[in-house]
Amino acid sequence: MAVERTLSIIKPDAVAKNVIGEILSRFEKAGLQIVAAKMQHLSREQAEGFYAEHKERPFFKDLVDFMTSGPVVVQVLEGENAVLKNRELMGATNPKEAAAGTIRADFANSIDANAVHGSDSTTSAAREVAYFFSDNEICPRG
Ligand code: RTP
Ligand code: MG
Repeated sequence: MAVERTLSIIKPDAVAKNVIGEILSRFEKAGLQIVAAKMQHLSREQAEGFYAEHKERPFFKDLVDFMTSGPVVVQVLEGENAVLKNRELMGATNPKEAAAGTIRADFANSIDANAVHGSDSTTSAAREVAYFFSDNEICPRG
């Protein structure tokens, strides 16, 4: 398996619930390293650009409203099979369908306020990591 990087966002609902540490701890316990991190209140422009692939979807405005409703914590996770591993830790998009013990099953309220984002492929990950971080903000341990 290849060492990959993936972009993870702790969304405004999870930040408001004060579970940043619990969520980051799950990544570390699963063997992923946090190699970059920052807290930010996204502008509409930033959220729209990040979710550009969903621009034509009916939920786009609600998604942007939600993602700009409060601060988020954005991080780059690195490790073996990081993209899929993070998606497994997150659980299904709709928390009602998320497997027990996943982040969304434990912390998410709804399909909109679903606690976390994770890149869905290595291609998306490369775009999303570069969207938020410059090379000198990423600190792999080697
Ligand atoms: P994410 O991008 O946030 O990691 O989530 P995902 O891959 O599991 O889901 P995606 O299809 O990429 O959708 C992005 C976010 O849009 C919201 N959504 N709402 N109301 C709806 O039908 C609906 N579908 C998606 C969710 O907040 C989802 O995380
Ligand atoms: Mg997605």
